[in-house]
Amino acid sequence: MIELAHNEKERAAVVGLVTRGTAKRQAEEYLDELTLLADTAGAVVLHRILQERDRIDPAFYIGKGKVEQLAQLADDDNISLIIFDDDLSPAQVRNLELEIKRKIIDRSGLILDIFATRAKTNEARTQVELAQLQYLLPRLTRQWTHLSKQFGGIGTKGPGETQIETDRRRIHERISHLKKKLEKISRQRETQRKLRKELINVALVGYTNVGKSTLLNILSDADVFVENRLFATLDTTTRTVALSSNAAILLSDTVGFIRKLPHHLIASFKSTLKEVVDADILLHVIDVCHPQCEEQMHVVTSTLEEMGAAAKPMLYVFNKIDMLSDRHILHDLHQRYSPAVFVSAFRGINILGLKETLLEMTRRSYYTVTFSLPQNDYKTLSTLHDLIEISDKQYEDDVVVVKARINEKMFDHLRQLLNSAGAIILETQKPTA
Ligand SMILES: Nc1nc2c(ncn2[C@@H]2O[C@H](COP(=O)(O)OP(=O)(O)OP(=O)(O)O)[C@@H](O)[C@H]2O)c(=O)[nH]1
Ligand SMILES: [Mg+2]
Repeated sequence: MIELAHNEKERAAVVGLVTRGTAKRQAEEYLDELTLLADTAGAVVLHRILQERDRIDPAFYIGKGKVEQLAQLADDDNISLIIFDDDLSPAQVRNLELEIKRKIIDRSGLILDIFATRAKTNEARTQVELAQLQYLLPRLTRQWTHLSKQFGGIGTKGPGETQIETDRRRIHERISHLKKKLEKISRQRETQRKLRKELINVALVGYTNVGKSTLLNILSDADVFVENRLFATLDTTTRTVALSSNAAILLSDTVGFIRKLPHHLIASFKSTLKEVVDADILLHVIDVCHPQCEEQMHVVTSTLEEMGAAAKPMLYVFNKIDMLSDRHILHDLHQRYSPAVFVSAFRGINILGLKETLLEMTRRSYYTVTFSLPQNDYKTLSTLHDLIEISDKQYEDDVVVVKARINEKMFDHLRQLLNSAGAIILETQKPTA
């Protein structure tokens, strides 16, 4: 039965190491995640191997005895792919391939492969190809090329046979071509971004599969692809979200993070991730039901640090509360993380609370402006109603004195509007935070 179901998939084994200083439980959880990644890439994991060792073996990563055991398992169970949880050196890959005579890939290689399969747009494809070539370059040996041709499938997609066969110089040329192409795409993005600089930009960040896209969809009626798999989203989608009748933000959803996200990927996804770097506020979405939810939060924080975006105002959005059986966890998280909201994007629980908290955060960057305007200028008054939050209105003779709040990005726009309407600005208070 199992044999039949697994027929189509590549048969794989995953391998992890417990060295001194790592807890075994943690290493087990890493292997769980690696198994999920393998599944996402289209492989079926038949064996999980966890070796306890004082230190990494420089030649084989794991001990020689385990290597022999792996070769035997691969023969017995017709396994074609061995996936290691840590990054392997090019020499380790070569040695392992010679001994086991199967395709060997590491976590980064697997993640890159998933990205390659999932990339749909021109930009995402270009970014993934760049990251793959940079990953491939130091690993480009005759042995690798030979085996990748022999096996195909996971870990060998992407740059394509032609590039692999050509020499390093060609790859360098291709890398610089891709970089130029990405610069061009990023300039186009910049122009689009300038057009919407007057609204507050909020970016969804978080570990992969926590519900970022589901949240964007419910907040904005968008139709972003949602799936219970890793890395469903590789592209950025931005939508307007109304927080109240006269306060809107731009909300962007983008690629999720994961433990040991290859550096090349972060670097080449720079333009996609620029929404995060340029955001005024970050919504850090967390899957509160995940057993490693706090470790995932740390991964997100350190990835943000790497991108230079860790100091931004952040709202913790603990998602999937509909699945939570132990409510005490919420109380504990509430004590430790602030500001925080607890929601279910899927069931639509507390979305209003999220909007209110976010509105409160955006108001910290608001100007308070008092101005007077001719009472009969209905047109300007109606435009203003859509643009600003009016907190007070007093009628005096033939003018109306308005006190209003406006986000700092729209302040110049308001000033121009008031000038051309012949209004008089009586007082301006700058944002407090
Ligand atoms: N039970 C429950 N499931 C949710 C909730 N929000 C999202 N999900 C599910 O979680 C899975 C992942 O959701 P996505 O919105 O694709 O997650 P993401 O963070 O965008 O994931 P990537 O784009 O892959 O990084 C889907 O199966 C969703 O239906 C929630 O509040 N409760
Ligand atoms: Mg998504």
